[in-house]
Amino acid sequence: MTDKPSQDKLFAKPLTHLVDFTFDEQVASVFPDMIRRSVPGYETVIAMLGVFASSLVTRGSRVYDLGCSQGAATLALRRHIQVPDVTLVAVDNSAPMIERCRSNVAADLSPSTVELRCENIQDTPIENASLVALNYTLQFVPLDQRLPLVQRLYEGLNPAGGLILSEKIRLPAEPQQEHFTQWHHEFKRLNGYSDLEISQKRQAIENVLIPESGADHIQRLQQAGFSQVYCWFQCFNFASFVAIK
Ligand code: GEK
Repeated sequence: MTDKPSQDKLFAKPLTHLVDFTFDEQVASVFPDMIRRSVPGYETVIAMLGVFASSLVTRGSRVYDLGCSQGAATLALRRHIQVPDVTLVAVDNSAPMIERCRSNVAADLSPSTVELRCENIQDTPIENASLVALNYTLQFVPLDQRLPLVQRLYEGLNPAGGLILSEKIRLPAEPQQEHFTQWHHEFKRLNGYSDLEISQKRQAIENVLIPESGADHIQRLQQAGFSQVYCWFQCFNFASFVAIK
């Protein structure tokens, strides 16, 4: 079993040289604490993935968790699959994340097989899929590579299969963007982050995580061919969509 995750203090001291955020060993060592205290609605989204697994996953199919980090979504899906002969494919290109995911999966006794892959999700073949989760990961893919990826996911899904896409979003206009950003920062403050931590993390991540609006996501999913696209959850500037083939 992975050691108890430590508290995220990565940005607590003034950093003279701020470098772009990466999912390295340091980040992996505090990641469960970091994401829970930073992403409003994260725990609800993880819990609700069980509903999609229970209702969409079909016998003998494959389920993908792309950008799986330490497997929170993988396990939420795995625990609620109701049918036999399902293989879950969990993918992340950060080795320290996948290693922790491996221990977490090993400690879980649910029956579906889990295949772990340490690779770029853009290189992952998608086939015979009944469900694909992109839980806060598309936001790290360069903008011009997002449509080809979503198209490939559409191609690899079986009829009536689903894609769950959770993202940080940009609001379409002021003052909503400013209000939601303020409330997101307040959420972080109430979770114990200082103003220095919030501002240093923001600078480190601004060239790495590129948010788009909800309308941009819905338009892309429709363009890729999905017949039904819904925003099923939003908490401030974080939203989750479900797209059905
Ligand atoms: C969760 N889904 O707990 N290929 C593979 N992995 C990638 C890529 C890529 N191109 N880009 C980023 N990652 C998880 C949370 S975190 C979200 C996902 C966040 C991986 C990266 O290494 C990291 O583990 C994950 O995507 C994003 O439900 O940190 O805001």
